[in-house]
Amino acid sequence: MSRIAVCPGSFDPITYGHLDIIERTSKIFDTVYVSVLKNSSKKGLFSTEERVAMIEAVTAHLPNVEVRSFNGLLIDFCEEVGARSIVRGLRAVSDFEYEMQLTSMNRKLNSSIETIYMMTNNNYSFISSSIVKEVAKYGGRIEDLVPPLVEDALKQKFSLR
Ligand code: COD
Repeated sequence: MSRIAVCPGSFDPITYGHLDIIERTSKIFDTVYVSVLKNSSKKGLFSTEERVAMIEAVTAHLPNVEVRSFNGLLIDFCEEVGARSIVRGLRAVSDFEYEMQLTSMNRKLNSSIETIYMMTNNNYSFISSSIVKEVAKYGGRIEDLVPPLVEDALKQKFSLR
């Protein structure tokens, strides 16, 4: 049986922290769907299409990774693509409460889908999309935080070039 996982998120924008989780997941599963939430109540900096395009570009070296956007419930997306596993990254203890809620609710909605957590790579444990946007906005160096293509896109958004 083919092992299919979903790595869901906002990815506004994708960082090296996200990419590390996606790369590690791609080594364990046959197919990985990186799923980008559309129509989030949070207004993002990048459009869904821009986020998807950036993720596609930076995961192009991973043949078993596909990028999709989704609306509605995550577990419905998992059913649609035949995934039985959701893979999420964990950074600090502060992530735990939210992740616990997310996992418990998803399990209540569909108990046949498991959520698996991967500890962050120590080099990326402090990175979040929000911090990257804040540093980029004020012209700080972000080259160690995001791939070059994302760095360029952020500079363009904040008209720093
Ligand atoms: N190191 C390791 N992992 C990281 C790092 C890092 N530096 N940075 C981020 N990550 C991980 C996150 O822990 C997460 O696992 C993943 O990368 C994506 O992160 P984000 O911040 O882009 O994604 P979120 O948390 O905004 O995603 C939320 C969802 C889209 C998954 C959630 O809102 C959702 O499922 N929405 C659909 C509606 C639904 O089904 N709701 C019911 C369940 S409550």
